[in-house]
Amino acid sequence: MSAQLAESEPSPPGTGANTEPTEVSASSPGQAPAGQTVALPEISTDAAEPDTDGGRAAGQASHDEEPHAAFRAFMATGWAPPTDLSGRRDDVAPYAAKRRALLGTRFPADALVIPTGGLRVRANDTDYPFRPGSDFFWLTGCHDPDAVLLLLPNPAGEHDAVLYVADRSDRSTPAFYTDRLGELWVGPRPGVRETSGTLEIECRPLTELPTALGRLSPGNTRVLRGLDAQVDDAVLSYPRRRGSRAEGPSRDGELAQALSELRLLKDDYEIARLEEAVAATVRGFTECVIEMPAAARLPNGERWLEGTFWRRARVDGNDVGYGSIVACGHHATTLHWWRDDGPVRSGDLALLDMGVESRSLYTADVTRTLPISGEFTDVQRKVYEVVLAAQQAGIDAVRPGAAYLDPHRAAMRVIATALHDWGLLPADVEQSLSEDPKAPGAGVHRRYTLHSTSHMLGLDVHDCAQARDETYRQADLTAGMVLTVEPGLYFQPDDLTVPPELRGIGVRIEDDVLVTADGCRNLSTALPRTVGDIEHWMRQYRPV
Ligand SMILES: [Mn+2]
Repeated sequence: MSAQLAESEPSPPGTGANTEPTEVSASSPGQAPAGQTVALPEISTDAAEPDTDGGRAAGQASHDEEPHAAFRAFMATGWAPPTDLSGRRDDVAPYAAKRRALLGTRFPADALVIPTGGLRVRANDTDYPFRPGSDFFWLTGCHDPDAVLLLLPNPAGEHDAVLYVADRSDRSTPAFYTDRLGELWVGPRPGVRETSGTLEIECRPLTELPTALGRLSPGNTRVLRGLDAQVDDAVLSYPRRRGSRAEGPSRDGELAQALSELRLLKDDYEIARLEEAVAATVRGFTECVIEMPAAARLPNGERWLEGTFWRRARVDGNDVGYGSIVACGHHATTLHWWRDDGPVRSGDLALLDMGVESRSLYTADVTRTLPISGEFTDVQRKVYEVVLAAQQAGIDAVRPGAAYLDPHRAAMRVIATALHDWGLLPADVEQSLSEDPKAPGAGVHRRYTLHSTSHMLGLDVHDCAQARDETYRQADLTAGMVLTVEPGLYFQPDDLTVPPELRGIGVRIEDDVLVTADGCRNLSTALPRTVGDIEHWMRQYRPV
């Protein structure tokens, strides 16, 4: 991915200082359209000082040609005015303003600093694709790396929001060509003025951020730490006041906690984005069903299904919300089977745990366990029906005022009962379900279920992770929460406590459920879930 001179756009006549030539192309020889004037000034390589700040880190080797001063001067001329990137207001703007106001009420006297984070190195000079920090994005809707939101207390007892973003590096600045993020290399991108217009926040250039951070007093500032090392260094963390509780999070930790807790309740905008993510996810699952015969012809067909789903995620959304788990046969008993490199064999089950992240960065999180042949065997169906009954009991327990753990308890009762009926539990059902870890036999069913049944879902697949237990795990469900219900049964291939015919079978069923005013709504109900519906659906897309 070394920088190369891309084809430049011919500039329209009559613009810029130069009138001669009217058409400029700095592309490599042979790329200028026939009949077009290409005029390059004489560049003497020994007269011009080599430029050393071509946008790369000091000491970094590069095989790109260094631009010389004369060439830089040439590159700076002959361009039409920068593309106008001002767009219409982003739909998220009024929602983000409300969220900022809500956060402000938690810390009325404090300045709040919320960075999004920057690019991270994947290897050498290649980076992972950038994805904004979830808290920052929730408060702004801004997609740009390195941006930082400041909420500054004002005399009215509210906060003024100022968003620091990298300004444009269009053809009005040498950076368009010399910086690796210049628009010549990466294409036009919004800057201060454009972002301010679409997101309806006062924006300032990122170059002013150090001064702004320098003005903050640590005793009245809270920083969302761990995302941006430069921001973390610029504002020292301030110790807890003397005499305050020694336990609990730091002052900065309280900011992270408040953000997680505010994000527990989804607004209408967020629910609509989650529905989009789920709709795209349903399309991706259907395409995996269509592609199963092709996958079955490969030695590592799981990868083919992973790629099939990823293509849908990229077309309809931003990306997958988390690494897809494509686990066929006994791989389904490995909870975090991310290698996705096994075969797809007729007669086995395929456990697919996948979610599209929408363009607005909300992610679905759905699991289906499908018979690769299109039909469950008797023993597969027997396990599947138990997990399905457990999941339905869990979904039925989702309503406002119920405990967050009630769906889990309902699902585990079904699972433990079935395991006991099959003679697998070295304890009775009530003993196994005991929540006292010291009670004899407590939790023995967990050998075969391994994980808990739910987590919150939103911008993060495991959403609101910094929320206190008393607002999340030990709290009651409230309308506006979105959680998964995803029990499973996993019989390891080498587990001698289970009969041979069960060994290597893993089943999980996962849906995304919104708590409503009077109960719940399964957002992913469009994806078939019962044995009959799955077999019918697979027949539809897999004609014999
Ligand atoms: Mn999940």
